[in-house]
Amino acid sequence: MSRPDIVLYTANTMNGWKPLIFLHEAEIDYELVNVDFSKKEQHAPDYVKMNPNGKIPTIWDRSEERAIFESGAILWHLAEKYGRFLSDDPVERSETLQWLFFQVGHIGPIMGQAMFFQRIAKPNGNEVPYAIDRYVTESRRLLEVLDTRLKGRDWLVGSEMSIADIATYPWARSYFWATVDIEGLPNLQAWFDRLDAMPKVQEALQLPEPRPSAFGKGDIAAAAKANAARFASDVKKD
Ligand SMILES: N[C@@H](CCC(=O)N[C@@H](CS)C(=O)NCC(=O)O)C(=O)O
Repeated sequence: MSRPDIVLYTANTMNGWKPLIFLHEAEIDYELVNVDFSKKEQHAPDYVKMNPNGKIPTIWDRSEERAIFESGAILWHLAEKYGRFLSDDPVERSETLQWLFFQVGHIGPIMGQAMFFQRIAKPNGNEVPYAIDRYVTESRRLLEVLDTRLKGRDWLVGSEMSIADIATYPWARSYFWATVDIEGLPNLQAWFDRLDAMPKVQEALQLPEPRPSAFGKGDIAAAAKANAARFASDVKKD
């Protein structure tokens, strides 16, 4: 039996879910490797050969015998390889890449810092109110940009889901974990409802292990405690 082309190294995080959503929605066979942060597997020498930044996700494409890192580049690679979720029309294609880059350049880093300062730094003894305020406020502004873009549209670009939606959804949908208020953003909420109702997207969000707390469900206090402990060594205390 032939082995799948794609080996996906990932974890249950906002960046980690992106390739999972693509692969499940496109029904592509792949091999899943759960990268265990508590064992710092993302910094293991063999892993860093594939992903010099020591982060997840990474894919190894057996058909080309090469690794691809950075979630946006991974989605782009998968889109080209499988001819899914990226239009051939030059304008639509360009717009999809613009919204993909908007996610990787703005939404991910800013919401990621909102999460870091509240969910990791603060419970580990380094509370920085100015940073929390700045990143939460900026996250809300970015979600307003999405809400405006989604007015009168089902998807960020064109008439079908694209890699821009796939990249943006796990981050924006984790607004609870970043403590960003989404009141008064009806177009964003409608887009969430659309993606929340897609069984394969939801199947992907359960992998490699379910993490309901990211979406405001389950035992939040226990999840917050475990998450803070998982990344305690990343917090500088002076
Ligand atoms: N720009 C990177 C960011 C990747 C990233 O920050 N991954 C996080 C999880 S969402 C990670 O690996 N964290 C573990 C660590 O920092 O050691 C991408 O989009 O792939």
